[in-house]
Amino acid sequence: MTMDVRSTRTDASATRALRAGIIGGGFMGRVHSHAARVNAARLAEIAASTPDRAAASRDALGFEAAADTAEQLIASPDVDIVHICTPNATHARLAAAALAAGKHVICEKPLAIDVADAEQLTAQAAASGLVAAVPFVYRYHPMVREARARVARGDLGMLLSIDAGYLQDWMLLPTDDDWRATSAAGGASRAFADIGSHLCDLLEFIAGERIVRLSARTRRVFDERGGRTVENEDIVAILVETASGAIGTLLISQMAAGRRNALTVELHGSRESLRFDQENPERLWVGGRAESRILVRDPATATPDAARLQPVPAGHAMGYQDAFDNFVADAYAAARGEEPDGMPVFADGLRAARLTEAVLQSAASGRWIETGE
Ligand code: SOE
Repeated sequence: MTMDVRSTRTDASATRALRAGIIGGGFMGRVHSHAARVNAARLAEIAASTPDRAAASRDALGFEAAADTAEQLIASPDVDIVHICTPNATHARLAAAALAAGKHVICEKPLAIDVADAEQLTAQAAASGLVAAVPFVYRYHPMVREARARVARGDLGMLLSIDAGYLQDWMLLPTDDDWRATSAAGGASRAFADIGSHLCDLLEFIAGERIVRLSARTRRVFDERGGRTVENEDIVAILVETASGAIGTLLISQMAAGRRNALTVELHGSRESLRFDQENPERLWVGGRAESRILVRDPATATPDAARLQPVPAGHAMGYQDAFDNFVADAYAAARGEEPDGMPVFADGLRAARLTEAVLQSAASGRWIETGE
């Protein structure tokens, strides 16, 4: 019988500060470290691509120790929860090792670069009873929760159509390069696996229903970057249909000049529409036939699940790092046996892996691909 450690936890970790170990000292390692610190964790250990880089990150971010390797950090008796912030192709191996070592895990998306590994990790996490979370962090903007609550209580009426996108431009130039551009490190998909996964997670989260079939086209603009062959896509255009019959268009690009992190979800219902724009996260557009209005974040008037994510009053703008801090707060609460609403777990990472596979299959075949649960 597998004991669910969260429900039976009686050891000291249920009361003392969690000890966080972070693997990766880059942009996401810094974001995770900030979130761990503001959620009262001890920054116990950090590992990076080399011992010297780990030591530099230890000093720069205020960790108690630097580990020479990721494996050493995972084995450490001084770490309760492992944050994996390394290149995509390493996620599955590190997450499996951390779970096997009895550690809670927060693994950056994509959980794995293929469905088989994502399935194995999801099963291993379920059997372990440990926290196994994936930072689909945009769920944690308070106005996303406001939108989700309004859809759930029927404000939109019947969902009719979806207009959504995720546009960036950091890969616009032929000289722009990144480890994600090579399939060996990044996986067979780049733009969709990296940001399309966020977009589909967010629209399914807000809409409260699944994409059940899709038809995708991909485009790779440059076949070479940094002197290396590029095999994955820069741009994805997708037609989707949802379980209730709504239809929609999604555009995902990392070559949209002038767009930095333009994640938008617009839902059209038989009574109302909603639009969330991640670059303006304090607001939510509500469209109506008679009138339209802009809701501005305010914990005093928010629905309960939106209010709980607002440690500051209206007028004190919250942003990306605040959303990330909210996500880690939920993951740490789960490590103490709580069950926070809407926390993204490995099963959501598996969902993203399946959608990624469907996008690539559709682009290769020109066919619609079924994606329902
Ligand atoms: C790069 O596309 C990136 O950092 C993604 O990897 C993140 O998941 C996204 O939140 C912001 O852009």
